[in-house]
Amino acid sequence: MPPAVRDLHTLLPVQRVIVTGGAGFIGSNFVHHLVRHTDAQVTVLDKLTYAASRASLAGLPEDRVRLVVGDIADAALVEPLVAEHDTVVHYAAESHNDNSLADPSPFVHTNIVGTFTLLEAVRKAGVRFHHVSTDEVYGDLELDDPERFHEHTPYRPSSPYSATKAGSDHLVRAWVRSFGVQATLSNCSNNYGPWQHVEKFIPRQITEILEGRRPRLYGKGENVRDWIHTEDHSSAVLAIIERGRIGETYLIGADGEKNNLEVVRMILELTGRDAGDFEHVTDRAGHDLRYAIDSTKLRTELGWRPAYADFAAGLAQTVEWYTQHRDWWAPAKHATEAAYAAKGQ
Ligand code: NAD
Ligand code: TDX
Repeated sequence: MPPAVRDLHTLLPVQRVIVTGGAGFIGSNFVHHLVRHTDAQVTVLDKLTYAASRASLAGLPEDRVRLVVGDIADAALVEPLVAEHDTVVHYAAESHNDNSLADPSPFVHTNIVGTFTLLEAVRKAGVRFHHVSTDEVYGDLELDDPERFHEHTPYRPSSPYSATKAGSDHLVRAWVRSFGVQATLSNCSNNYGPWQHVEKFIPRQITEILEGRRPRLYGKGENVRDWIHTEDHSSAVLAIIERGRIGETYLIGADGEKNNLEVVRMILELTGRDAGDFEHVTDRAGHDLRYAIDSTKLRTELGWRPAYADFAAGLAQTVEWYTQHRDWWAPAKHATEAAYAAKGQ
């Protein structure tokens, strides 16, 4: 029998946790989740790139959460910091495919050299490590393929982003096998929810509508993504940290397959617009067709279940969040759209 999913405060076996990338979208949601569901002391290690926001950490208790501003590839900073902690949960990354096509260099630096630097630090200090990765390392599926990605799907990354994430996954497994590093890995599907940067698909479309413009669909809009609420990603990562087996990989997904056209139509309906009120724009180079996750291992071994099984309800809540939090997203909106406009997107 798998252990029951716990919704009361859980006691992490370890109490001092570094969350890299904790000022970004998924990392900040995870920090809020950790504070709500554990007694851990949290150190956010974040370079505060364009993708970060201090405001995403606002309201957290100062005696539980502190922010260290710095680069995960800076060994002189990272090694002593890691040695003061019990666990590192590694979210920091350059995360946007479109940016990796424009300039892959920061992706190699952060996703590969940064992960290497953290692995060396946890190896020296004997600290537990959880590596957060993506389903994009497996490439893409045909629309009618009955298979979904699982823990043994061969790696076949398409973009500079996914290639660097694949490289980082391989480094983690090598450090487990060669040096006995106490690490677990997870590969999750597309996240949505509060505090996601307006460069990403769902927040871009919602905020375009809120700005009085039209959503922008790459190509025909037939590409399928497997959506999961970021809160469900957080509960899965916490379950793996607490109960996952060292050296193992767990795929995280919530059976949320939708094509991009369907999602745009749902957002248009939620915002009271006509179903056809969007534009087709230049497609992404090398655009992956479909991602789909089989999360059987996570569910059977660790007893994890998503709380946001209803994508329509989670999307409605997300539309409401962006409607109420213009102050949070407005500062990044203009520059993001200017960069897209320069590429015809
Ligand atoms: P994000 O771009 O919103 O946030 C990334 C954070 O990392 C930012 O706060 C940024 O300042 C920080 N960062 C970047 N480079 C750094 C460096 N060199 N040193 C320290 N901090 C640095 O990304 P996200 O969407 O929240 O993704 C977080 C993680 O989850 C990534 O590892 C990503 O690959 C993975 N992931 C994302 C998704 C998704 O749908 N967004 C899905 C699966 C996995
Ligand atoms: O304006 C847009 N129009 C559009 O049609 C944008 C920004 C995107 N798209 C399409 C491209 C994708 O098919 O929407 C889909 C989702 O795009 P993104 O939000 O850029 O996500 P994706 O490229 O699928 O990658 C995301 O999920 C996996 C995250 O950004 C990655 O960090 C994660 O690893």
